[in-house]
Amino acid sequence: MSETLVHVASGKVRELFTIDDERLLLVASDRISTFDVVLPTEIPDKGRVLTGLSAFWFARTHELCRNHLLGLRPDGRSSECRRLEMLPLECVVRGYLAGSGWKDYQQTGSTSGRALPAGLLESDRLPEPIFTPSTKATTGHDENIDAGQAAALVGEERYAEVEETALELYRFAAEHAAARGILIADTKFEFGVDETGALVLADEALTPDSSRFWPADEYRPGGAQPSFDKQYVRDYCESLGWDKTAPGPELPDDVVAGTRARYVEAFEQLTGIAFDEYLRDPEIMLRTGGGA
Ligand code: Q0Z
Repeated sequence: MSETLVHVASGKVRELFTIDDERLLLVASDRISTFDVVLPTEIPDKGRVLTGLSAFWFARTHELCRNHLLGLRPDGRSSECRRLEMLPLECVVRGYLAGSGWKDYQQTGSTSGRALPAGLLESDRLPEPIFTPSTKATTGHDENIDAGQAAALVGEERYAEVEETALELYRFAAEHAAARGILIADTKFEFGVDETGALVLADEALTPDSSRFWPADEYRPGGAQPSFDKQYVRDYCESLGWDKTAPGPELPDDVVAGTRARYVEAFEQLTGIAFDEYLRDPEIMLRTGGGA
Protein backbone atom coordinates (compact mmCIF):
# COMPACT_ATOMS: atom_id res chain seq x y z
CA MET A 1 0.00 0.00 0.00
CA SER A 2 2.92 2.38 -0.51
CA GLU A 3 2.26 5.48 -2.49
CA THR A 4 4.45 7.96 -4.30
CA LEU A 5 3.29 11.55 -4.13
CA VAL A 6 4.54 13.90 -6.83
CA HIS A 7 4.51 17.55 -5.91
CA VAL A 8 2.66 19.52 -8.59
CA ALA A 9 2.05 23.00 -7.19
CA SER A 10 2.63 25.31 -4.25
CA GLY A 11 0.19 27.98 -3.17
CA LYS A 12 1.09 30.63 -0.63
CA VAL A 13 -0.10 28.43 2.21
CA ARG A 14 -0.96 25.08 0.54
CA GLU A 15 0.69 22.30 -1.44
CA LEU A 16 -0.73 20.07 -4.14
CA PHE A 17 0.48 16.53 -4.96
CA THR A 18 -0.51 13.90 -7.50
CA ILE A 19 -1.57 10.55 -6.02
CA ASP A 20 -2.40 8.92 -9.40
CA ASP A 21 -4.09 9.85 -12.71
CA GLU A 22 -7.44 10.41 -11.04
CA ARG A 23 -6.51 11.77 -7.63
CA LEU A 24 -4.73 14.73 -6.03
CA LEU A 25 -3.69 15.39 -2.44
CA LEU A 26 -4.29 18.94 -1.22
CA VAL A 27 -2.29 19.74 1.91
CA ALA A 28 -3.09 22.84 3.99
CA SER A 29 -0.07 24.13 5.91
CA ASP A 30 -0.11 26.25 9.07
CA ARG A 31 1.36 29.21 7.19
CA ILE A 32 -0.53 32.49 7.37
CA SER A 33 -0.43 35.48 5.07
CA THR A 34 -1.34 39.05 5.82
CA PHE A 35 -1.30 42.02 3.45
CA ASP A 36 -0.40 39.37 0.81
CA VAL A 37 2.86 38.39 2.54
CA VAL A 38 3.41 34.93 4.09
CA LEU A 39 4.77 35.38 7.61
CA PRO A 40 7.72 33.40 9.01
CA THR A 41 5.67 32.25 12.05
CA GLU A 42 3.07 29.48 11.69
CA ILE A 43 -0.33 29.24 13.45
CA PRO A 44 -0.55 25.70 14.88
CA ASP A 45 -3.55 23.74 13.50
CA LYS A 46 -4.58 26.45 11.03
CA GLY A 47 -4.30 23.96 8.14
CA ARG A 48 -6.46 21.44 10.03
CA VAL A 49 -9.12 24.06 10.77
CA LEU A 50 -9.31 25.04 7.10
CA THR A 51 -9.33 21.44 5.87
CA GLY A 52 -12.08 20.48 8.33
CA LEU A 53 -14.18 23.52 7.48
CA SER A 54 -13.94 22.87 3.74
CA ALA A 55 -14.97 19.25 4.32
CA PHE A 56 -17.91 20.42 6.45
CA TRP A 57 -19.21 22.63 3.64
CA PHE A 58 -18.58 20.00 0.96
CA ALA A 59 -20.57 17.43 2.93
CA ARG A 60 -23.44 19.84 3.54
CA THR A 61 -23.72 21.37 0.06
CA HIS A 62 -23.57 18.11 -1.86
CA GLU A 63 -27.21 18.45 -2.90
CA LEU A 64 -26.47 21.89 -4.37
CA CYS A 65 -23.34 20.87 -6.27
CA ARG A 66 -21.01 17.90 -6.64
CA ASN A 67 -17.53 18.44 -5.16
CA HIS A 68 -14.03 17.06 -5.53
CA LEU A 69 -13.57 15.67 -2.00
CA LEU A 70 -12.89 11.91 -1.83
CA GLY A 71 -11.66 11.68 1.75
CA LEU A 72 -9.62 13.18 4.56
CA ARG A 73 -6.29 11.78 5.75
CA PRO A 74 -5.83 11.05 9.48
CA ASP A 75 -3.48 14.07 9.79
CA GLY A 76 -6.55 16.31 9.38
CA ARG A 77 -4.77 18.65 6.96
CA SER A 78 -4.73 16.55 3.78
CA SER A 79 -7.66 16.04 1.43
CA GLU A 80 -7.81 13.43 -1.30
CA CYS A 81 -9.54 15.00 -4.28
CA ARG A 82 -10.83 14.01 -7.69
CA ARG A 83 -8.63 15.43 -10.40
CA LEU A 84 -10.62 17.80 -12.61
CA GLU A 85 -10.23 20.12 -15.55
CA MET A 86 -10.29 23.44 -13.71
CA LEU A 87 -12.24 26.41 -15.11
CA PRO A 88 -10.04 29.51 -15.61
CA LEU A 89 -12.26 31.67 -13.37
CA GLU A 90 -12.24 32.79 -9.76
CA CYS A 91 -15.92 32.62 -8.84
CA VAL A 92 -16.38 35.38 -6.28
CA VAL A 93 -19.72 36.02 -4.58
CA ARG A 94 -20.23 39.17 -2.52
CA GLY A 95 -22.97 39.71 0.03
CA TYR A 96 -21.35 42.85 1.51
CA LEU A 97 -19.35 45.72 0.05
CA ALA A 98 -15.68 45.18 0.93
CA GLY A 99 -12.25 44.85 -0.64
CA SER A 100 -12.07 45.36 -4.41
CA GLY A 101 -15.89 45.48 -4.60
CA TRP A 102 -15.89 48.57 -2.36
CA LYS A 103 -12.95 50.10 -4.28
CA ASP A 104 -14.70 49.63 -7.65
CA TYR A 105 -17.97 50.98 -6.26
CA GLN A 106 -16.33 54.14 -4.88
CA GLN A 107 -14.69 54.84 -8.25
CA THR A 108 -17.54 53.90 -10.60
CA GLY A 109 -20.75 53.15 -8.67
CA SER A 110 -20.49 49.63 -10.09
CA THR A 111 -18.60 46.45 -9.47
CA SER A 112 -17.81 43.95 -12.24
CA GLY A 113 -19.95 46.00 -14.61
CA ARG A 114 -23.04 45.81 -12.36
CA ALA A 115 -24.60 49.07 -11.20
CA LEU A 116 -25.32 49.17 -7.47
CA PRO A 117 -27.65 51.51 -5.55
CA ALA A 118 -26.19 54.96 -4.79
CA GLY A 119 -25.14 55.90 -1.28
CA LEU A 120 -23.85 52.54 -0.04
CA LEU A 121 -21.29 52.62 2.78
CA GLU A 122 -18.17 50.52 3.12
CA SER A 123 -19.15 47.04 4.45
CA ASP A 124 -22.87 47.60 3.76
CA ARG A 125 -24.92 44.52 3.02
CA LEU A 126 -25.84 44.40 -0.67
CA PRO A 127 -29.53 44.30 -1.67
CA GLU A 128 -28.78 40.77 -2.87
CA PRO A 129 -25.59 38.72 -3.27
CA ILE A 130 -23.76 39.33 -6.54
CA PHE A 131 -21.45 37.15 -8.62
CA THR A 132 -18.23 39.03 -9.49
CA PRO A 133 -15.88 36.68 -11.36
CA SER A 134 -12.19 37.41 -11.74
CA THR A 135 -9.37 35.96 -13.77
CA LYS A 136 -6.69 33.82 -12.14
CA ALA A 137 -3.59 35.96 -12.17
CA THR A 138 -0.34 33.97 -12.23
CA THR A 139 1.40 36.91 -10.59
CA GLY A 140 -0.07 39.72 -8.54
CA HIS A 141 -3.79 40.18 -7.99
CA ASP A 142 -6.77 38.57 -9.67
CA GLU A 143 -8.48 41.00 -12.01
CA ASN A 144 -12.22 41.63 -11.81
CA ILE A 145 -13.96 41.05 -15.14
CA ASP A 146 -17.51 41.57 -16.35
CA ALA A 147 -20.00 38.84 -17.24
CA GLY A 148 -19.22 39.09 -20.96
CA GLN A 149 -15.50 38.56 -20.45
CA ALA A 150 -16.14 35.68 -18.04
CA ALA A 151 -18.58 34.02 -20.44
CA ALA A 152 -15.99 34.30 -23.20
CA LEU A 153 -13.56 32.29 -21.01
CA VAL A 154 -15.83 29.33 -20.24
CA GLY A 155 -18.77 29.61 -22.66
CA GLU A 156 -22.22 31.17 -22.11
CA GLU A 157 -23.90 28.02 -20.87
CA ARG A 158 -21.19 27.09 -18.38
CA TYR A 159 -21.03 30.69 -17.18
CA ALA A 160 -24.75 30.71 -16.39
CA GLU A 161 -24.40 27.40 -14.52
CA VAL A 162 -21.40 28.58 -12.50
CA GLU A 163 -23.07 31.87 -11.55
CA GLU A 164 -26.27 30.20 -10.38
CA THR A 165 -24.37 27.49 -8.46
CA ALA A 166 -21.97 29.93 -6.78
CA LEU A 167 -24.89 32.13 -5.66
CA GLU A 168 -26.77 29.12 -4.25
CA LEU A 169 -23.68 27.94 -2.36
CA TYR A 170 -23.09 31.41 -0.93
CA ARG A 171 -26.73 31.88 0.15
CA PHE A 172 -26.72 28.51 1.90
CA ALA A 173 -23.43 29.13 3.72
CA ALA A 174 -24.09 32.80 4.59
CA GLU A 175 -27.42 31.91 6.14
CA HIS A 176 -25.91 29.02 8.12
CA ALA A 177 -23.01 31.19 9.30
CA ALA A 178 -25.09 34.26 10.20
CA ALA A 179 -27.29 32.10 12.43
CA ARG A 180 -24.05 31.18 14.27
CA GLY A 181 -22.67 34.71 14.63
CA ILE A 182 -20.37 34.89 11.60
CA LEU A 183 -20.99 37.05 8.54
CA ILE A 184 -19.48 35.77 5.30
CA ALA A 185 -18.89 39.08 3.54
CA ASP A 186 -17.63 37.44 0.35
CA THR A 187 -16.11 34.19 -0.82
CA LYS A 188 -14.23 32.71 -3.74
CA PHE A 189 -15.14 29.35 -5.27
CA GLU A 190 -13.19 27.37 -7.81
CA PHE A 191 -14.93 24.89 -10.05
CA GLY A 192 -13.75 22.11 -12.31
CA VAL A 193 -15.38 19.83 -14.84
CA ASP A 194 -15.24 16.02 -14.58
CA GLU A 195 -14.88 13.46 -17.38
CA THR A 196 -18.68 13.47 -17.91
CA GLY A 197 -18.78 17.26 -18.30
CA ALA A 198 -20.42 17.81 -14.90
CA LEU A 199 -19.61 20.94 -12.90
CA VAL A 200 -17.74 20.10 -9.67
CA LEU A 201 -16.87 22.38 -6.74
CA ALA A 202 -13.12 22.10 -6.06
CA ASP A 203 -10.23 23.56 -4.11
CA GLU A 204 -11.04 24.88 -0.61
CA ALA A 205 -14.54 26.16 0.05
CA LEU A 206 -15.90 28.74 2.47
CA THR A 207 -12.81 28.92 4.67
CA PRO A 208 -11.44 32.10 6.24
CA ASP A 209 -8.62 32.02 3.64
CA SER A 210 -11.04 31.99 0.70
CA SER A 211 -13.59 34.32 2.32
CA ARG A 212 -13.98 37.38 4.53
CA PHE A 213 -15.43 36.23 7.86
CA TRP A 214 -16.67 39.00 10.16
CA PRO A 215 -17.90 38.67 13.76
CA ALA A 216 -21.63 39.49 13.52
CA ASP A 217 -21.75 41.10 16.96
CA GLU A 218 -19.20 43.74 15.93
CA TYR A 219 -20.73 44.53 12.54
CA ARG A 220 -20.88 48.32 11.96
CA PRO A 221 -21.20 49.41 8.33
CA GLY A 222 -19.46 52.69 7.40
CA GLY A 223 -15.88 51.45 7.64
CA ALA A 224 -13.70 48.38 7.42
CA GLN A 225 -14.75 45.44 9.64
CA PRO A 226 -12.44 43.44 11.91
CA SER A 227 -11.43 40.07 10.45
CA PHE A 228 -12.76 37.12 12.47
CA ASP A 229 -9.47 35.21 12.14
CA LYS A 230 -6.63 37.59 11.28
CA GLN A 231 -7.35 40.72 13.28
CA TYR A 232 -4.71 40.08 15.99
CA VAL A 233 -2.11 39.50 13.27
CA ARG A 234 -3.10 42.66 11.40
CA ASP A 235 -3.17 44.79 14.55
CA TYR A 236 0.23 43.50 15.62
CA CYS A 237 1.74 44.11 12.15
CA GLU A 238 0.23 47.63 12.05
CA SER A 239 1.68 48.37 15.51
CA LEU A 240 5.19 47.66 14.15
CA GLY A 241 4.96 50.14 11.30
CA TRP A 242 6.05 47.31 8.95
CA ASP A 243 5.99 48.43 5.29
CA LYS A 244 4.06 45.29 4.20
CA THR A 245 6.77 44.03 1.88
CA ALA A 246 8.46 40.63 2.32
CA PRO A 247 9.85 39.39 4.60
CA GLY A 248 7.08 39.82 7.14
CA PRO A 249 7.67 39.99 10.90
CA GLU A 250 7.83 37.06 13.33
CA LEU A 251 4.71 36.90 15.51
CA PRO A 252 4.97 36.87 19.32
CA ASP A 253 3.51 33.91 21.26
CA ASP A 254 0.41 35.76 22.47
CA VAL A 255 -0.55 36.77 18.91
CA VAL A 256 -0.02 33.16 17.75
CA ALA A 257 -2.12 31.76 20.61
CA GLY A 258 -4.90 34.34 20.16
CA THR A 259 -5.03 33.72 16.42
CA ARG A 260 -5.08 29.94 16.81
CA ALA A 261 -7.97 30.31 19.26
CA ARG A 262 -9.91 32.41 16.73
CA TYR A 263 -9.50 29.78 14.01
CA VAL A 264 -10.67 27.04 16.37
CA GLU A 265 -13.57 29.26 17.50
CA ALA A 266 -14.64 29.79 13.88
CA PHE A 267 -14.48 26.03 13.29
CA GLU A 268 -16.56 25.16 16.35
CA GLN A 269 -19.05 28.00 15.91
CA LEU A 270 -19.71 27.13 12.26
CA THR A 271 -19.70 23.34 12.49
CA GLY A 272 -21.05 22.73 16.00
CA ILE A 273 -18.34 20.04 16.25
CA ALA A 274 -15.58 20.17 18.89
CA PHE A 275 -12.19 20.67 17.25
CA ASP A 276 -10.76 17.87 19.45
CA GLU A 277 -13.33 15.50 17.92
CA TYR A 278 -12.12 16.50 14.48
CA LEU A 279 -8.50 15.83 15.45
CA ARG A 280 -9.44 12.38 16.79
CA ASP A 281 -11.18 11.41 13.53
CA PRO A 282 -11.25 13.96 10.69
CA GLU A 283 -13.80 11.97 8.68
CA ILE A 284 -16.52 12.74 11.26
CA MET A 285 -16.98 15.88 9.15
CA LEU A 286 -18.40 13.68 6.42
CA ARG A 287 -20.64 11.55 8.62
CA THR A 288 -22.28 13.70 11.30
CA GLY A 289 -24.89 16.40 10.91
CA GLY A 290 -22.90 18.60 13.28
CA GLY A 291 -23.96 19.71 16.72
CA ALA A 292 -25.24 23.19 15.88
C1 Q0Z B 1 -6.23 23.28 -7.52
C2 Q0Z B 1 -3.96 24.91 -5.69
C3 Q0Z B 1 -1.69 24.77 -4.90
C4 Q0Z B 1 -3.42 23.94 -3.56
C5 Q0Z B 1 -5.04 22.89 -9.30
N1 Q0Z B 1 -9.56 18.86 -7.89
C6 Q0Z B 1 -8.61 19.51 -8.64
N2 Q0Z B 1 -8.34 19.07 -9.88
C7 Q0Z B 1 -7.40 19.69 -10.61
N3 Q0Z B 1 -6.70 20.74 -10.20
C8 Q0Z B 1 -6.91 21.25 -8.97
C9 Q0Z B 1 -7.89 20.65 -8.14
CL1 Q0Z B 1 -8.25 21.19 -6.58
C10 Q0Z B 1 -6.12 22.42 -8.58
N4 Q0Z B 1 -5.24 24.19 -7.62
C11 Q0Z B 1 -4.97 25.32 -6.72
C12 Q0Z B 1 -2.61 25.15 -5.88
C13 Q0Z B 1 -2.08 24.19 -3.74
C14 Q0Z B 1 -4.34 24.32 -4.52
F1 Q0Z B 1 -0.41 24.97 -5.09
N5 Q0Z B 1 -4.52 23.98 -8.69
